[in-house]
Amino acid sequence: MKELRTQVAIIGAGPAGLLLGHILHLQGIDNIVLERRDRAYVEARVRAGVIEYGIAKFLEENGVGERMLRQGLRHDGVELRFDRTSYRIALTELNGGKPITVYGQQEVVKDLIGLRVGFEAPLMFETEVTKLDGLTSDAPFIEADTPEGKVRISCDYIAGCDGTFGPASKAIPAHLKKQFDRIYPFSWLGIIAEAAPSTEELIYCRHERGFALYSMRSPSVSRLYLGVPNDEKLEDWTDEQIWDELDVRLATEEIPHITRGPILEKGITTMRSIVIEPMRYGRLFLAGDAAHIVPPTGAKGMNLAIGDVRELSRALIAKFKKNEDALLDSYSDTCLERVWRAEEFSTYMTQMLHPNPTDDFENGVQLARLRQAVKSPGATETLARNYVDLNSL
Ligand code: FAS
Ligand code: PHB
Repeated sequence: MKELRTQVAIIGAGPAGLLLGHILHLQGIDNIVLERRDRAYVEARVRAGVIEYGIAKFLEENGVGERMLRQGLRHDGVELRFDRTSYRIALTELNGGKPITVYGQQEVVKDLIGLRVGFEAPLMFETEVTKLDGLTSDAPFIEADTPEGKVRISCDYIAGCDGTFGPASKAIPAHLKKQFDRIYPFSWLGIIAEAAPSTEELIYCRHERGFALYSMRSPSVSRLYLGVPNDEKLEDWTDEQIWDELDVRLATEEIPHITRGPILEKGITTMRSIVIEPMRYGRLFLAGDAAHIVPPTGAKGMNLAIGDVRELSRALIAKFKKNEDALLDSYSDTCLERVWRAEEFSTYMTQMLHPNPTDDFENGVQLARLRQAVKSPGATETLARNYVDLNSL
């Protein structure tokens, strides 16, 4: 078995793993990023699209913002639509001039991979981590399968940035770990389409037939979602039917039909919330979806992951540069406070904007909450602050 040694072994080349590897590399801290998929797959994976103000600043500060600033879309507002009426939330105005940025997660991932390859920093694709061990010793290690055979990597710390299904969170003994989760009674059917968006800003819509979201990736590419029952099958929807249903839910007198175009990709995502406590076990630190999942209605997935990396990178730099343990020791508690805040906000947005298929009392309460969100200045401001900058508040 091939043996390698590094200071920090990072599992996963999503936004969390790649950004952590990038920041540690800039600080001269050795690290290796291991990813089970190949580069093309990771760079093509369509996921999040909204970047918070503070998170965009953090990417810029670490030299990852150049293309985001050039191609990302600055948005100063977002629209909530229900009862066939639109309400604009003036995000930037309500946040002291801080906007959001609409820039695809896969673009962030491409930028990070481009930088890492440019630095010739170690990034092993098609490398599946199969074992984590020695986590409570001072010599942790992982084992992985590569196309050339097994490799063992000994290190000082392991960063589990391996998403929901990765091995890292499973390496925490069950009696020391607590998992909180909730599955929602609806999913999202999402499409990416070669169609110029018919709206300047994102539209979140609660319609009696279900949820709809109008988002985008560029002036020529739209990203749209429909709320569907959990047992819905993609093959039951023709492209025409998807556009027709989006029209019904999103259309207004002014825009009776949204702009259609070839659908480049479509998929169904389940809606769930998961929190794993603690986010640390000995020399293992979890970051991103490996430790928590939020329903995407609050646009917090990628922002939370990068928020974790901001904490973990600070803690590892303090350890390697000044031999200080304080930030490593407080990492889990510090992150979990922010994670629960994001769970609360994402649940709030999800329940307010998705008609409940079986509970009319719940629908009454949620509609009242939605009306308050757009009519009570305090509620509107809270929504705007959480939407724009929750991870940096
Ligand atoms: P990621 O899941 O991005 O990356 C983890 C990486 O670890 C993956 O590349 C995986 O291949 C790798 N890995 C796993 N096991 C491994 C092993 N054993 N060895 C080596 N590598 C391993 N958020 C939104 O705000 N809006 C959205 O529309 C949205 N859509 C989403 C759709 C889906 C299907 C999913 C799953 C998430 C979506 N999210 C969305 C949330 C998303 O943005 C996540 O929060 C974000 O990808 C988290 O980033 P990471 O923690 O880096 O995990
Ligand atoms: C997206 O653009 O993919 C997107 C935007 C906002 C959300 C979720 C997804 O809440």
